[in-house]
Amino acid sequence: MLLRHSPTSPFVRKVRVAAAILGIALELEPADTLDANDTLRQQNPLGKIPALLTGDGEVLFDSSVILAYLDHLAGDGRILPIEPTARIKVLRREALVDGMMDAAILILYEARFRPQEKHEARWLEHQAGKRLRALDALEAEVEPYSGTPNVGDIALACALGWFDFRFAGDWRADHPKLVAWFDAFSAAHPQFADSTPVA
Ligand SMILES: N[C@@H](CCC(=O)N[C@@H](CS)C(=O)NCC(=O)O)C(=O)O
Repeated sequence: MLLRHSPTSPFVRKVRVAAAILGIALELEPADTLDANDTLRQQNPLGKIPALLTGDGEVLFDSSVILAYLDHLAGDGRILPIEPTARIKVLRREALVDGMMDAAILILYEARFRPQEKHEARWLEHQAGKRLRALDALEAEVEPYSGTPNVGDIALACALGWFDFRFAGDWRADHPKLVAWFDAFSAAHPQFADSTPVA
C-alpha cells in the first residue's frame, strides 16, 4: 500500500503511527499539495494528505477513514473498539483532536498564504480559540495513558508532537496532564519517535 505523504503532516503521522503499531507495512510517496500537476488531486479530489492507495484501485482518505481501514486489516478491534459505547468515545476523542489540528493548520496557512499585512486577526483568534478550548477540554478529560493505543490516542499524540514542532511547545506550560500523557505514550511506543516531524 502506498501512502501519499509529507514528513511534517500530523494527519499523515496518524496513519504512519497506526500502521507501525499494527505491524502494517506502508510505502511512502511524497505529495506536493500545492502542485496542480501532482497526481494527488486525481487520487483525492480534495488535494489533501494523507491519501492511501490500497493496491486494489481504491484511494482512501481522510486519516480517520484510513485508520479504520488499517484496524480492519489488522483484524478489527485493535485500535478502534468494536463495542459501541467504547467505539463512540474513542471516535469522539479523535474528532476533537482532528478538529483541533484543523484549526491549528488554518492558523499556519494564514501565515503561509497571506502576507503579514493581510493577516485577518479576527479569523486567527477564532481558530486559536478552537485550539485552546480543545486543549483545555483534553486536559480536563484525559486519563493516565492505558498502554493500549486507540485512534483517539494516536491522534492526540500526533497533535501534541506537531504542536511541539510548529508552535514551539506552547501547549505544555498550562497542560501538565497532557504533558504526562504524552510522555507515557511516547515511552510505551518507541516507534512513535520514528515519524517525529523535522523541518
Ligand atoms: N481531515 C483530513 C485533514 C488532512 C489535512 O488537512 N491535510 C493537510 C496537510 S497536514 C493538507 O493536505 N493540506 C493541503 C490543503 O488543504 O490543500 C484528515 O484527517 O486527513
